[in-house]
Order: sequence, then structure tokens, then C-alpha cells
Amino acid sequence: MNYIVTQVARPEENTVPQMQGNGITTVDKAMDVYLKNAIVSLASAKQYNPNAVCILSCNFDVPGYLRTIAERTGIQIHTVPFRKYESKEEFRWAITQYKFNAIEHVLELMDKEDCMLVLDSDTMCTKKLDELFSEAANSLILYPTAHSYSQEKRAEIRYNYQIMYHADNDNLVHYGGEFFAGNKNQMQELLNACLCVIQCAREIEDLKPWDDEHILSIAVEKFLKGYVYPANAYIFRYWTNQFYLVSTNYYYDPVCIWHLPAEKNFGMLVLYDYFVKHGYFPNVKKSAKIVGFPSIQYKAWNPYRWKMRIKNKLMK
Ligand SMILES: [Mn+2]
Repeated sequence: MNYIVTQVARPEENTVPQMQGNGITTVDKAMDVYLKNAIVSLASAKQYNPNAVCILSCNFDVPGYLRTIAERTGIQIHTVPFRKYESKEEFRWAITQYKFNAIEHVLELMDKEDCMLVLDSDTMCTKKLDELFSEAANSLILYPTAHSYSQEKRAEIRYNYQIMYHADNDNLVHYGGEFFAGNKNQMQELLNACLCVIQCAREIEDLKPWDDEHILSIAVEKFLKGYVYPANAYIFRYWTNQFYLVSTNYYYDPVCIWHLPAEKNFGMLVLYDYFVKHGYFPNVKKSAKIVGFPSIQYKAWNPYRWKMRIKNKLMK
């Protein structure tokens, strides 16, 4: 059995930068957006993987109308409290630690041969996940970000790693928190390693604010180095706002999961409305337009290249 898991935790205050403004005035409104995102994530996964068990883990009561849509789609909503894996509440991304509670809960439901895929709520699945689960049956798969040595967040993780474990060097892979996949044993080992790192982090006062990506990256470096395979063939983090970091890999050599952090309150809601109206999601090309991806059209005649193209033609 394959489990696909997404989680939404309710904070005291809404501190996520991409959720400021745009009509999001209360935590309730922010939770509505997150839940609609989570329904897109799991309903799209269910569309292509009807046999997978899709679980939405929440630490609060889901409003009735969203619960109805989720359950009609075959998404199970599980209430899981948020305590054991908490970060410090004043940290801006502390709420993302909740995914460890969700993982612990789903591990209890799994048999030995089952696999788990854990996703952020702001993701969309566009293909069958058979290959991903074949790989996850043998190995832990995590998403290495493309951040260089001094990139701000990676540098903070390196700093915390040094303070916590005084390692020979501070090099480590910065793993994204939007994707975890593996079989039951591997996910349990990863969770145990993460809990060790969390307990260590809680005891040190002067760490940089830490979240799931700190914990995960440090846990792998310290305890699971060499056991992790990269998820880059399966997921990509697309920044579809002014920081326009995108790719045509939604179409060519396509990844099966789109992570859309800048679309939480935009394209993801358009996809949600489309799904509620039609009962299925638009095809890849239309979905790509909705979330603001670049065209797949190759521009053969750009002004910097035309001379070479004419020359090459004449040489034939
Ligand atoms: Mn995300």
C-alpha cells in the first residue's frame, strides 16, 4: 500500500510571508486557503493514483464544507495533535515542524512493506507515481535544494549544525521540507534521527531560528549520510512570483509533483475551484498556464542567434 500525506497545522498567528495581504486577514482565512491547497495536492494525487491512501493530517477541526469535498474525493482527514516535534513558537517557520507529527501518525498505520510520500500542501501531482514508489520501496528519497554554500538559509543550517555537533566541517546538503518518501523502516529511521536533532536543538539557546529543513538536513548529515537518494526527478520548487525561478520540466522530462509556494493564494485556488466544478483537474498545459509557468515553445529565431542560423543554413 502506498500512503500520500499532506498536513495543515493551525498557528496562533499567520506568519508565512506568502500569506500576508491578498485578503488574508485572519488565521481562519489562512487555514481555508491551506486546506484548499491540501485538497488540490491530495485530490490530484488521487486522480493519478486511485489506489493510494491519501491522508490529510490536521490539528484542528476542518470546516464542514471542505471536509465534505475532501471525503467525497476519497481523502481521509485525520486529527493529529501538534506537540512532540515542536520548534520554538516564536520562530517564523515553526509551524512546519508539524509534518513530523503527521509522519509519526501515518507510520503507526503502515505495514512493513508499505511506502509513504509526504508532501507540502502547496503541491500538485500531474502523473502516476509508480516510479517514485518503486524507488521509495528501496531507498529514502529527499529533495536537495540547489542552494550554494553561502545561500542564506543553507548558511543558517550550517551554522546551527556546527553549534550543535562541532563537526570537522560545516558542509551539508540542504534538503527541502516539501518532499519525503521511503518505506516504513526508512521513514521510521529518519523520524528517529530528526527527533534526536530536535531534542539537541531545544537545549541550545543561541541557535538561528530552526524549522523542518534545518532538522531534516542536519539529521541526514549526522545520522543518515549515504542512505538518501535525490528526488529531483520527481519534484521541482517553482517560484512563480517576481522571483521567477521556473523551468519547462513540467513538460519535458516531466517531474510528477509541482511545488508552488508562490501560488498558495493564486493558482492553487483556481485549480481548487476548477476541481470542485468539474471533479477532475485540467491537463498539464492548462494547469501550467493557471500557475504561471513559462511557455514550452522553443524560440528558434531570437535576434542574438539569427546570424548563426542563416550562416548554418547557407553552409548546408
Ligand atoms: Mn510549500
